[in-house]
Amino acid sequence: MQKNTFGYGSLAGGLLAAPLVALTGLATSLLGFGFPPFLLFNWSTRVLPGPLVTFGIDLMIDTLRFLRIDVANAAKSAEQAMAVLFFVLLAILAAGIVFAMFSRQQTKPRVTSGLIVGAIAALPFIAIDFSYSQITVSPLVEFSWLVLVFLAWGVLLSMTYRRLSTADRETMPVEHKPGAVERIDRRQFLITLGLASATITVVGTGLAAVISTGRRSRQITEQPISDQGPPLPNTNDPILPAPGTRPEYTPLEDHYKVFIELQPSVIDGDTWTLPITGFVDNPLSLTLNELRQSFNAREQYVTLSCISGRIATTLISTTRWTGVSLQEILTVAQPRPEARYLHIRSADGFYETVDLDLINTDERIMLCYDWDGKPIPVDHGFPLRIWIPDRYGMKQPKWITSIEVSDQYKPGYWVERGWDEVAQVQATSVIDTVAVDSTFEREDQTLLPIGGIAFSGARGISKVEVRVDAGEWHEAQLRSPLSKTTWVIWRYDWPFQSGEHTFEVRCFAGDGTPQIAAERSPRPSGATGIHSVTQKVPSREG
Ligand SMILES: Nc1nc2c(c(=O)[nH]1)N[C@H]1C(S)=C(S)[C@@H](COP(=O)(O)O)O[C@H]1N2
Ligand SMILES: [Mo]
Repeated sequence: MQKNTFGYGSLAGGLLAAPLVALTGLATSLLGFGFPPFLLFNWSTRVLPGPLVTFGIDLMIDTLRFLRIDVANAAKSAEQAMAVLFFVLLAILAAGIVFAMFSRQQTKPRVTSGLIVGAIAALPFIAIDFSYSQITVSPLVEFSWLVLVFLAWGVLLSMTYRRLSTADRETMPVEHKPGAVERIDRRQFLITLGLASATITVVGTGLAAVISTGRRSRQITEQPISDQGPPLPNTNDPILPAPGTRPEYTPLEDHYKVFIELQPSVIDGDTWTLPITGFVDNPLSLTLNELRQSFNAREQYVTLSCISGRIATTLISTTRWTGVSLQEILTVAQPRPEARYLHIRSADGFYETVDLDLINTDERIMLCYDWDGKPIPVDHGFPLRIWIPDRYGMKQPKWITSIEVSDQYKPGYWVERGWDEVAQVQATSVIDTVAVDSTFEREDQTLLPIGGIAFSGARGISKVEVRVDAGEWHEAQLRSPLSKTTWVIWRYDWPFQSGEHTFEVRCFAGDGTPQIAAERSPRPSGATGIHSVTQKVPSREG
């Protein structure tokens, strides 16, 4: 042990970290306390330099793509797993250092040393919890719990150290072959510790899983059972999507999700109010009911996309948004003449600035409370989020908690981290399907449907073109979109040839501007480039 205190410390640290994660996780699902691995991770993504965070996200997305895992669905789970892993690694490292420090002292560590170690370890978590996260329970109770588990961790660490080094001394062989007895004793102790740790971890994790599954199913059953919703405005359009095209209206549960923290913010809609303060003559504090009832409801089919998506990203979805025009709300709030910007803040610490001039020229900009005719799901910003046409998601806060009208500009969360200040959506077109199993005959030709989407924010799509093997561009047919602010479904029926082919698509915005063909990475202004798909087309039977 004397020779390898750091190694033994790391081992003990790892063994003790697992039950620490399990127990705090259990308290999180039972009582809603902050979960130390997530607290640390959320905090670090916020304070680390933007480029580093972007690098980390890119690395994760690349890994997921390399493993052929759907980024939109798996990114959060991957991040959460990473947070736990970081925490455990940190605990291992810390325990190694603590053991090395213990070994330098003249006397064996006592309980007080363990308590000091625990208290020091607890400190950063309390600080983070206090400054960043929204504490749902009484802070005193939550902090006491955190202190308690870390103190226990420290004391167990010091006890483990004593136990392992006692094996050294009691069997300290002066005159005969050293090592054998002490090693067996130490091994037995470590096995016991490992088993105890594994038991607590398994029981704790299992209970936490059962509790959160129960809670989730309750949440789902509490949702009002919805009908199919109104018929889509383009049901009679004769141009049908090519088989294999993504759904034109994204099922709510499939809508992509992006948020900065490891978990969505949970807000109580009954007690939530929206303060509108600052440079206004009539400061407001609106409840959800007031927003719903005292203003005119507007409805809009919206395609939302994330600036960090690459060409043909899955981080794009379409649903129906309901809300109130910000113009109407501001008519009541009465901005003063000096007012220039709205500073919007969210429950998760996200923030964005909206130019008042933009609001004044676009009545569609709205504060939204419904998606798909139902309150916005928790993951997507319940109870209120903003919609700004033609902008990437990064400009559009969810979980809005306050709006302050100001004469000062202030960069938003992702702008501060190096992303585009305006974040206007780049025109993009994607091939969803080369429907080799759906060939059909028309006028003596056998045609192969190719199809997908094209999107250009609020600028509309005037034309989509497809080419095969770098040949001529052929104009595709456009289905009328759900609205002027959604993607457009296109299809091109190709008089096909068998063999392996490369298919490419490009689009033109409403005013005829072609999509940017040059390949550019998402950062800082959104990805550009031509989507291409290479596929084998089997020869026709018969
Ligand atoms: N409060 C808050 N709002 C937010 C974000 C966030 O992390 N926190 N992410 C933004 C980004 S980058 C995107 S792409 C969209 C995603 O919205 P969705 O998860 O509902 O698809 O939310 C935006 N609004
Ligand atoms: Mo985003």
